[in-house]
Amino acid sequence: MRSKVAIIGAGPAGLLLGQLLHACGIDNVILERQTADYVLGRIRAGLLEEGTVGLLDEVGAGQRAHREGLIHHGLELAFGGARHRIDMHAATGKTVMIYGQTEVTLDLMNARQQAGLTTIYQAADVQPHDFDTDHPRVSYVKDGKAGEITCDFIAGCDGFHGVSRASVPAQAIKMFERVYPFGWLGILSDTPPVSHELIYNNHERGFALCTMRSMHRSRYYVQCSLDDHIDQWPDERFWDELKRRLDQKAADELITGPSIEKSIAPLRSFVAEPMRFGRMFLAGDASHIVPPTGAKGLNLAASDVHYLSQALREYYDEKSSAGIDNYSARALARVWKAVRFSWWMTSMLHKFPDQGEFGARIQLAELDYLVSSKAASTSLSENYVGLPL
Ligand code: FAS
Ligand code: PHB
Repeated sequence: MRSKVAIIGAGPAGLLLGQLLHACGIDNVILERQTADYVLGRIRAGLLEEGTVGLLDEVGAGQRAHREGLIHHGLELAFGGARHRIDMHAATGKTVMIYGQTEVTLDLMNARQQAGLTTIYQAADVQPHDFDTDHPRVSYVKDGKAGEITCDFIAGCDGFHGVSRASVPAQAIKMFERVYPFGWLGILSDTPPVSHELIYNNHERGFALCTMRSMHRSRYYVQCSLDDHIDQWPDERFWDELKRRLDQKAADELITGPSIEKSIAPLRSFVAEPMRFGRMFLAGDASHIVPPTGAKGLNLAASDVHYLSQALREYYDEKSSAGIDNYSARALARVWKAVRFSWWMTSMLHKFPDQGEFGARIQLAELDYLVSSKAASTSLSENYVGLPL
């Protein structure tokens, strides 16, 4: 099989890239190792920046998000027993949208199917080859039969544990990493959210986040130990711990119910540089990971593929390599700012085992400064709603 671009991975990065390239008339094939249902079954991000929604609109996949997504103008920070609202819209003129990654992925899968584009699911042993030559190719096995895609370019959109980054020679790539000494235990429940906006809680027992997927489906997270196992967290224990970390009003108003999903995710900051290796590009989690505290992971995947699709359009339409030559530097400039912001939010809101009383006081001072300074809250707001693409 021949295609201009072979995309590895049918998560948000791969699917959005596929549609952006299609919109420019650049044919592409996606190779995904799982089934579509498996991809849709992963409960992950929930918050979209305006830029990400704009990209969904650009590829004609934003209609349902506009119908069902919740527009938020602000968020609350809770510490010392009180909640403080940050009016992000007043500070930036922008809003964020609550719309689950599962829904984004489904909308992009439907758009791809309507466009008649090829996605090879359950592709095993996917392997990029010869991306340091002008004739890259990707081999795979489907239903026990060997297959190959010859292409002009390979897009590695295969997430943190994918094959693309792993295929780059060690001397050609530099990795930066910080692993956090805790995880996030997340629960999904068909209960009304405790508040109409998100509440980020700094508490002496640990971080907690109140978010949602709709006004009838809530998503909550509590910081947990990396040694914890999901079996140690029956629903009752989760709700009790969440209540202990919330301010009194939220604890009193919290509506609990049976979990429909419960999982523990480790937290890390990770960046691989560069994001281009000859005719293979990395995008999304294949290249970088952020702790979800800043709600940046999915949104960074979107900005990466926005830049990559522009670069490839320039290559084919204007016969210019300027865009692909600059892709890595352009994407990393935005990635590192989001990595910094996610690290900063995580450092301010979580209980670190070695922080001591001094560290706890510094966190509270930073939070107190944030909610009492226009400049500080504006800085948080412009990063949270998303820096310009
Ligand atoms: P993805 O990992 O989503 O997709 C990669 C795809 O490539 C997958 O479908 C995978 O099956 C496929 N693949 C992997 N190896 C392959 C191979 N060898 N061959 C073919 N296909 C292969 N972000 C937030 O903003 N907020 C959150 O709350 C949040 N929560 C998260 C919770 C968890 C448990 C995880 C893991 C991530 C979370 N994230 C969150 C980040 C997440 O949303 C990612 O940023 C987002 O999925 C990035 O999308 P992709 O880059 O497409 O990577
Ligand atoms: C979510 O809704 O899953 C979510 C929202 C904001 C975050 C992290 C997760 O910072």
